[in-house]
Amino acid sequence: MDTSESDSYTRRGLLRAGAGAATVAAVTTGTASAQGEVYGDHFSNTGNFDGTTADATGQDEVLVQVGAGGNGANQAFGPPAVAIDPGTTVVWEWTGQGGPHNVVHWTDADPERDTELFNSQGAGHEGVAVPDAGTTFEWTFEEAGSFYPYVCTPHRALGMKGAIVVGADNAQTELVEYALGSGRMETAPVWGGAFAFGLVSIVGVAAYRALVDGEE
Ligand SMILES: [Cu+2]
Repeated sequence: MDTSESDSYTRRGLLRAGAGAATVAAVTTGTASAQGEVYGDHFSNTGNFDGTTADATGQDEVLVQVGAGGNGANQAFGPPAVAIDPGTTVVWEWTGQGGPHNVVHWTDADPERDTELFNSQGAGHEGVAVPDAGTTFEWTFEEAGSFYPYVCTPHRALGMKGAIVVGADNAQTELVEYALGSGRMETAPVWGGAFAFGLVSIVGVAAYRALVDGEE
């Protein structure tokens, strides 16, 4: 805050309540703006993107949910932004919620690639978005790059978007613990917003530590 703004708040004196409301509005605007500035504005309308990137480096196979909670009714990828190592296979698994979905590399938002690399509607998916729980699509990301943006084309306007960041150094946000693990969805929780995400993260870390401790 610059000096002139501080002075004006001081002069308002008894209008402190009004100044407080102005501060809240400024903070809210700042958060939305910060989310829009990373990953080339790809997540500008993605309600379940909280401005963090899940760190799933160190794993051969990483799960992303298709039809996770968010953007209305289960029209989200969970987690939306995931960092992996080169050579990792990302497995998208449909939850069965939110209608027909697909996974399409979105070159319009890709700063490095003009050619579509992955599309779940290719061979095996018969050219349509599908709703069925347990449907999977996978892609192995061999080359490090800034990020690979993708969308669900039927729900892109609602914010159903994701990004795979290859190489943790390329994350454009704070990295947070990846909570889903490398197992398939039978054992993974359904993503349901920031509170559930935080809870799952804590439980996931505890479970992981217990596992590691048990192996030593
Ligand atoms: Cu969708």
